[in-house]
Formats: sequence, C-alpha cells, structure tokens
Amino acid sequence: MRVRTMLLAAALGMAGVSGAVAQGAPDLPTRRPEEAQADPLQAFDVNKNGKLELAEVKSAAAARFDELNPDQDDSLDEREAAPVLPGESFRAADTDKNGKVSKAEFLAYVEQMFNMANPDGDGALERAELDGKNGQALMKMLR
Ligand SMILES: [Ca+2]
Ligand SMILES: [Ca+2]
Ligand SMILES: [Ca+2]
Ligand SMILES: [Ca+2]
Repeated sequence: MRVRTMLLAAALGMAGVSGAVAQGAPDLPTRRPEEAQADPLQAFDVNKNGKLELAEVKSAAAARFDELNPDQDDSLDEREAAPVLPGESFRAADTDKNGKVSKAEFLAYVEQMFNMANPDGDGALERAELDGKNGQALMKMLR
C-alpha cells in the first residue's frame, strides 16, 4: 500500500513535470519577439549601448514608414498613417499641407518627438526617458 502510494505520487509528479515542459515548449518561439515588443530599448538599440540614439530611432521609423506604405509611393495618406499619426498629429506632420506625409516629413516629425522625449539633450534616450510620457508616445509610433 505504502509503495503503491509512493509510486502513484512519483507518477503524478512526473506527469506534472512533463506537463509543465510540454506547456513551456510551444511558448518559446513566441516569447522572444514579445519581449522585444515589450522592451523597445532591446528591439531598437542596434549598437547595444543601453540607450537609443537618434539614428537608431530614425532607422526604426523609416522601417515602420515602409511597412505602413505598401503602395511604395513615398507618402502616407491619412488612412495609411492612421496607426502612427491619428487625427491632429497627421496634420502636424504634414508640414507642406498636401494631405500626405512623405518619408522626410515623417522622419522630421519623429525627430521632433525624439527631442521632446530627450530633455537632457545628450543625443540619446535613456531608459527613464523612454519610460516617460513623450518617450512612450514616440515608441508607439515605431511599432
Ligand atoms: Ca544605442
Ligand atoms: Ca502611400
Ligand atoms: Ca506633405
Ligand atoms: Ca537623454
């Protein structure tokens, strides 16, 4: 009886362990991109110095622009830009007021947002700046 109970416990224990492993395994491929999404610093910090320089932010913004512009006509109309430039921000970014946001306009707007998020003016966004309101608004535009 005693042995049987122990065997049963061992069997249950093993089932528990293998169950956890089986559950963990399918998560692994998706976990890393999710972490990168949750942490823009890791996702965009190309030179791995723990902060985001303007060049890193701009190259991420340029990639995002291309992603939003499948027709490749070098500008975003209001509908294409909606995920990153809703309403007023679209008109603010469209500096020549032609109803479209070109890549140059988009990058100029991103640079303004970068400067707002970087009050110490040291050319890079540190963790605390990224976590601030302006830093988070900027990061939302990049993914
Ligand atoms: Ca960096
Ligand atoms: Ca377009
Ligand atoms: Ca324009
Ligand atoms: Ca800074």
